[in-house]
Amino acid sequence: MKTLTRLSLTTALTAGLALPAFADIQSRTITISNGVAESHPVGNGVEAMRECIDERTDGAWTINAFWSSALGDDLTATQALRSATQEMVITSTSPLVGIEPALGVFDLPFLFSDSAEADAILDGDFGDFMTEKLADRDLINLAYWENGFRNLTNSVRPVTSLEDFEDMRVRVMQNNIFLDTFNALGTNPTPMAFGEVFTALETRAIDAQENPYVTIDTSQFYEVQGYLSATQHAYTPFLVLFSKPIFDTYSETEQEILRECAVIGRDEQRSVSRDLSDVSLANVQDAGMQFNEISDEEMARIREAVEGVYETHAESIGIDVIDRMQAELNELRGN
Ligand code: KDG
Repeated sequence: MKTLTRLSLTTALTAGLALPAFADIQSRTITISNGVAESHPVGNGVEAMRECIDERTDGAWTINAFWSSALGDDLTATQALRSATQEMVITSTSPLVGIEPALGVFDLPFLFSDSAEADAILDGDFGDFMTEKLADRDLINLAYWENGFRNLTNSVRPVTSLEDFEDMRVRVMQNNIFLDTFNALGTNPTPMAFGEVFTALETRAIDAQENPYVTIDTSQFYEVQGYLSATQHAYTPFLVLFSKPIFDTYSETEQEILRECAVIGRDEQRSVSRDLSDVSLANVQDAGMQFNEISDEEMARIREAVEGVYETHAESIGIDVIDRMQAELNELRGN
């Protein structure tokens, strides 16, 4: 094969013809890591992306995927990208606010009303605006995938009112906005990497955590949590990040393959995430979790209790960032 390729390349060059596209594609091995289990919809997204890459590179690339924080937590893996010691990570935005403070906008409580709104913002001008900021941090964001709307689980009691949060020891992602949100709710929040959460819940070092239904299900939190309350208090995106120092060594053809296949993966991952959400909610109840929704009146009190977080963190996130987000949301909502 190699001899034939060299011969055909020589022939092409001699004839002054443009190099065939595969000439721009080298043999590569890409390491990708994530904090959730492979059974999470991120696994479906990675498989769709891998199939796309396999076809577009004619099998020249190998994708090695690592799950459940095997290569470290989100922040550790992201720093490995910046130092060009790992190619890819699929990570929540929240643990990365120390690298790019503007990402904190996505942690503001009750920012998005539904996933259609989230998609419109992330896949539109605002998403591009944040992707440009990440490039300045040596990170290429290839696409936004879905972590999802977050809900509270705990081992103490059903949370049906603002008062029910009182003194609950809640794990939050390593992020001051989440810390202040859960302080405002009257809880006792602890920042913690995702990989440590199950054990902390199992040993009762903490009472509670918050994540989308598919994460609660695929991370088996139902084994150590008795109550699930539909707080829907924040929507977290996943970033599909590639090391910019490594990305810059790839040909334009190769860079295009990464971008296009990450979008193929995005569409599959979001689709499975949304199809699986109700299935996961049923699964965790079948596994013994007591599920409750929260009345409109109590949700209004909960929203009011946390609204001050916007003002507290406006400066650290960037007033321009929040204004831009608000303007795009207002336009989407026809305000
Ligand atoms: O890599 C993704 C996970 O590590 C994590 O971000 C999932 O939402 C999550 C959390 O609570 O940390």
